[in-house]
Amino acid sequence: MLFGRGKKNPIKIANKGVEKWVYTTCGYCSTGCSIEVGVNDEGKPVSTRGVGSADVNRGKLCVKGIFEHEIFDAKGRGEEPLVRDRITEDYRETTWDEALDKAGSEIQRIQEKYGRDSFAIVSTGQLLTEEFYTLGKLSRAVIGTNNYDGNTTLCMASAVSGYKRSFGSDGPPGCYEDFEQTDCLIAFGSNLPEQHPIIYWRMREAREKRNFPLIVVDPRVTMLAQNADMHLAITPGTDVVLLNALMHVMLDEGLEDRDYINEHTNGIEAVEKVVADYDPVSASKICGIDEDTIRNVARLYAKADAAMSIWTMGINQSTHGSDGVVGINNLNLMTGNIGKPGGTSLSITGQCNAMGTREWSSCSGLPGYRTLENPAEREEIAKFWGIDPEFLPKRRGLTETDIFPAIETGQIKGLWLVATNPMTSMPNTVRIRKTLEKLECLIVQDSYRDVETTQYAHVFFPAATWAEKEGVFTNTERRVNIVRQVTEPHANSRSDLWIFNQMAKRFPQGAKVKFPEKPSDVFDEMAYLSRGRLVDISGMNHELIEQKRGIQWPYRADDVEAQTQGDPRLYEKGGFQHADGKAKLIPLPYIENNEVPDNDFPLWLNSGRVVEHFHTRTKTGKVGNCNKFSPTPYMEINPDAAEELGIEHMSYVRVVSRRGDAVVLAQLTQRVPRNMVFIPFHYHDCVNRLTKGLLDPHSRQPAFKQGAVRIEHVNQEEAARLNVEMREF
Ligand SMILES: Nc1nc2c(c(=O)[nH]1)N[C@H]1C(S)=C(S)[C@@H](COP(=O)(O)OP(=O)(O)OC[C@H]3O[C@@H](n4cnc5c(=O)[nH]c(N)nc54)[C@H](O)[C@@H]3O)O[C@H]1N2
Ligand SMILES: Nc1nc2c(c(=O)[nH]1)N[C@H]1C(S)=C(S)[C@@H](COP(=O)(O)OP(=O)(O)OC[C@H]3O[C@@H](n4cnc5c(=O)[nH]c(N)nc54)[C@H](O)[C@@H]3O)O[C@H]1N2
Ligand code: SF4
Ligand SMILES: [Mo]
Repeated sequence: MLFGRGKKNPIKIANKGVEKWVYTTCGYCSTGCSIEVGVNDEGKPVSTRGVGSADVNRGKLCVKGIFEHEIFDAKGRGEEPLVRDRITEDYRETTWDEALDKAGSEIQRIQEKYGRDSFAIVSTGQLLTEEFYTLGKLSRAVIGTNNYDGNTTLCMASAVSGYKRSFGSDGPPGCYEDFEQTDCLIAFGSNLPEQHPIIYWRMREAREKRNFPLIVVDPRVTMLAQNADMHLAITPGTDVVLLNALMHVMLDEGLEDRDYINEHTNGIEAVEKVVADYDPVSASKICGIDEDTIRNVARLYAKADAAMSIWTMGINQSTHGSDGVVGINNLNLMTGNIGKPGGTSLSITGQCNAMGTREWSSCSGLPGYRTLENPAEREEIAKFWGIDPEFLPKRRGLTETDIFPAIETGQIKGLWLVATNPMTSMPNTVRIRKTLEKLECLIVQDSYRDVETTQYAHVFFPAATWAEKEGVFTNTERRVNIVRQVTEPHANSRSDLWIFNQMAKRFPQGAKVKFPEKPSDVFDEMAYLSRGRLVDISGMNHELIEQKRGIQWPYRADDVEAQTQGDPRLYEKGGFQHADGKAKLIPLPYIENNEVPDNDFPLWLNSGRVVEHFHTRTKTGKVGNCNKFSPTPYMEINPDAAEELGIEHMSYVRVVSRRGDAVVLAQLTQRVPRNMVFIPFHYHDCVNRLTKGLLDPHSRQPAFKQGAVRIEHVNQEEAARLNVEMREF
């Protein structure tokens, strides 16, 4: 009787007093989940829920999305514009007009004194696409600096470069629906359950129905690896060797798709010649995967009716990042698995709108996947914007990773950082700190006043964030979805679009160029420019996007009637973007060029993410339900290695590399092999004090995932004190 059902307390769902739900799209990762934010009768966001009718997430959200309404009024938000003349002085609160005037006149002073390209701009993958397009117009057509790039160089640059080399253009060819059609999936350096939880859920559902083999290539036993049929614990930085060996076996055993190769590709002979050297026995000595496993995987993949590969930072963040992507594309071209249901080469994108910046920001070129190197495209865009084509540079300028060294050498004197935090996210942050101190003018435009870079800035623009604004994001599967404004910008912060438009007015050339104020008008301008291109969005507008809960591009104006959705896949009938319409098979000889462990620094340093935190924690560090799960910098170390070094579980240690040191808590776990440690990169003054970040020659992306360290003991009390200070946000 005592335990009878009637005696139990019923579960109560808290009544948060939601008056209306506003449709929007998640602002963290590139999965692109549709969200509704609940607003109470005072207009305050009080709740978040997934949208059941949205194809991407079908009502689900992960731990970050579900608490996203808490970011609006979080601690540390920027409230007023700030200025100062020297970084040793205190900031002074000021009006928007004065802050914008100061920024505009400093940029012009520096450009007049040292040349147009001496002022650099680095943006992000986290603005709305309309904002990216506007910043691109401002940078290219008004300010006129060629040293304009985004943090996507730390993130997606290798994928972009690999897609361009193989297919002639950027643009992921597959979609989430492919999981439901595939017969074999390889995931390279991608930890879906933590980094893209809802893509993982889509994949797992598909696998529960059809039980296709999942093969995970990752040096760490990630959550995805724990759920895989085969885990290939690869030697860091050697994926290209594994890929060559897989192709070797396929060619050797005649498992390749000759018809597809002949019809749709060039270059098979050169690839055959190079992969001949990568027999499974020789390859296994370099990549650490035994020969039989290599043969089994090659056969499974080649014999599957449809096979797909996905990858994320384990591939991109390497000195062979671009080659790794090309290798994955080679594998899929060779087996006829591009543009086919369940057969694809799908880069899992990082930030919520890393795709939008690739498509429309003009960072590495001009809008709509146009290039600076193409005279006709330069002319077309210059005319459209109303400027002299000669004002545009004839080739791409420096990438983010080359901009910082150019500040050191004095080539660049001023910098504008928009929604990125290199003091925590760039490799070798000790060096970045010194670099920022050298600038004559640093402008920081961020939603948070307490972002580390404000310590080195002369002007701070407080920006509105996420659903305080309106516009679109593009997700991993090319789906354009809309962020509707849920609430007013915090305090006196303003939307990035407004800030760019106001900045344009500070330059003489700004009067020549049109800058629409309404996000939907900016969208319509992009849609017009996209007609007939691969990234055709001419059939879309803000209303339709909301109605359909996101639309995949291409979605053309001339056949809106015929299309229920955009195209789920690219290159279904070939039609690659190289001049002859064919894809390129490219040989990839492997060259050992990483920092590898040695006697002085005997352990591999690996770094990445945890599910509850996003990047440098400016957002999730202040959301209790995210921060409380991982409040402290920590390191995964194998128990056998720990025993050898005399390190106890949950004790503090000092990790040392050739660049610097960091104090972290040691977590003993079999997740990492004996010769490796793993540290999440979310914490300031932590793993990126250690990383070297050698650059990929094609993409200029840093090898965040490979480096060498040693471990030293520290005074526990001192370290604990230091760490408590770090936890306080
Ligand atoms: N929770 C959360 N989700 C996020 C983010 C976040 O900060 N937090 N950030 C978003 C962004 S911008 C990005 S780019 C993505 C990143 O998403 P992921 O790339 O999935 O995440 P990471 O943890 O950076 O790295 C993935 C894996 O690469 C492996 N790896 C290391 N070296 C190698 C190697 O040589 N070869 C192979 N094959 N694998 C290797 C690591 O062991 C790690 O498990 O996540 C997005 N989603
Ligand atoms: N060791 C190591 N380092 C890494 C990685 C790794 O795996 N290992 N991963 C790399 C990758 S893939 C990435 S993508 C980078 C990410 O590196 P960052 O881009 O530097 O990191 P975030 O913390 O996302 O910085 C975004 C900033 O934009 C601000 N912000 C948010 N919304 C808005 C907005 O609407 N407007 C404005 N103006 N500001 C806004 C945030 O407050 C934050 O300060 O880190 C890279 N660094
Ligand atoms: S999976 Fe990504 S897009 Fe979806 S709710 Fe989580 S963080 Fe947001
Ligand atoms: Mo990223």
